[in-house]
Amino acid sequence: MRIIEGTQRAPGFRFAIVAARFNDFVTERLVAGAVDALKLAEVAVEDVIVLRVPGSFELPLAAQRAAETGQFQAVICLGCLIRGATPHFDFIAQAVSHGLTTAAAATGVPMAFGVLTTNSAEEALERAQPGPTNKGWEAAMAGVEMATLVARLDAAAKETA
Ligand code: DLZ
Repeated sequence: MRIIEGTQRAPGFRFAIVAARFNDFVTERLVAGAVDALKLAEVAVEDVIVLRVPGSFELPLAAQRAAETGQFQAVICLGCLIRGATPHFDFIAQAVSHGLTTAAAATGVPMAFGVLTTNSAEEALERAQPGPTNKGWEAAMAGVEMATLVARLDAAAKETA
């Protein structure tokens, strides 16, 4: 039996971070967490691009376009949805999760889901503290693992071809 896994280190890999500006008091902390994680994973700062979009609803299109450039081995998607008095939260949450799944499948480029869906600003801020519990950090590490997994899978497929 052969096991192929990704790693927690990705020197030489390139990543796009797509971040929503809506609720930027949280999303900027998610971006900082993601950048910290990528640095720990030995990704060079010049190999990271940050794209900002108006809100989480815009994440799938920007993520797909970034993936289609062929320049990035994974796209890390960051947003913050805070439940309000209207059904907006549910519509946007569904659209984003479905949109990112579809974009990843369409492009073959891993897309990490770092979109918070919380009941309050306090809950969101709790998940955006510096360090490994930061959801931007977690999404970045998932992106690193998936990018390296895909690279190893491609290399293994070439070996057996
Ligand atoms: C409109 C809206 C609302 C009500 N709430 C949020 C939110 O909590 N988080 C977020 O990222 N974006 C929100 N937006 C903005 C939408 O994502 C989108 O940017 C607008 O509907 C314009 O397409």
